[in-house]
Amino acid sequence: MKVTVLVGGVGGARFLQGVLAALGEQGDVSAVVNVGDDLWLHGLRVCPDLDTCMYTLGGGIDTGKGWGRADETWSVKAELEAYGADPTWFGLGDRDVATHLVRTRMLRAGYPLSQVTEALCNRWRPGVALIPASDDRIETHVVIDDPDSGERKAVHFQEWWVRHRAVPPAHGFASVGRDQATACPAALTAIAEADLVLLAPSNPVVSVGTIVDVPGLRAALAAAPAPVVGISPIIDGRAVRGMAEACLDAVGVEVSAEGVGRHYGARSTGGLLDGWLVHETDSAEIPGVAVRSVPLLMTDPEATAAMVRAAIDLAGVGGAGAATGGADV
Ligand code: FO1
Repeated sequence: MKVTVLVGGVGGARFLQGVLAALGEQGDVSAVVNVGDDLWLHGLRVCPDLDTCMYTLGGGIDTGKGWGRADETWSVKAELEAYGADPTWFGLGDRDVATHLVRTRMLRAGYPLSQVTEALCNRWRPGVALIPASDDRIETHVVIDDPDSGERKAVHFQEWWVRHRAVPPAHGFASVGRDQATACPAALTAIAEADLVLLAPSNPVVSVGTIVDVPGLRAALAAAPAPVVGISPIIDGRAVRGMAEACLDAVGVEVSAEGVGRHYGARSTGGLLDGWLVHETDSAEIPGVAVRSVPLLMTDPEATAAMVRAAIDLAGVGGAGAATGGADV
């Protein structure tokens, strides 16, 4: 069964582990990964969501932090600080720097980000085709009131999230570069050829939102022959991790499984969803969308695999009643 998943960072990587566990050998999994968190730092291109997925699935992640490399050292970071080389609020570990050096060298040689990612994955073997939503530079910037000066300005997402810990309220988001960007062709193909498309329980605004806002992506989802099933990142009115609540508040979306599901909307009326999984304690009424309540805490790959199986069942694929004639799981 071909499954294509739209994912962000830490939660998305964990979800992908469950997709692999659910599909086993028959799985053919592609992930369309958010690039809005990416940034240039000390002359290096850093792609946090792609790297978090690559390291997590390749066994190199720092499991405590959920990002960066295991067994990391910080000599380069310390030396940069000694030089007063700003910004110092974003920590690049020594092992992680090697990834950015290889990526930056390939980008400068003219390779698109998707081919760079493929090359890096030759080492890590994540078991999932990691595809950037776009080969072009699109960066999420956040409008905040500067904590020191009070001046209203847009800062890179990472400055809001890492330097300011998402404390200053976000007054809005901008995808810088989006209008000149196009969707990665491999991402469009992965969506068109899927037997099932899943929206991971990633941040609905700065992960799933920024992916579907890439020109061409929303249309590809609308035209996809496969059912599209989303998994709510909000459980009992709370975000399980990350800063989804702050982002949803900023865009005026209710912080609930139903609120996010309605924000995504039904594919039959121009939205994204055919199905929506909410936690067993939640319920949701979303016109045109089949909703099911199941346990949604990704406590381990098996628990996540059960969520994925519920999504497959809700979509009606992978079994005798396969709506799309997809191969058996
Ligand atoms: N998050 C932090 O809170 N502090 C950091 O210094 C930091 C460095 C970092 C370096 C590489 C990388 O891939 C991720 C890093 N992150 C850091 C996490 C990052 O902000 C998040 O993974 C995503 O961008 C949000 O989903």
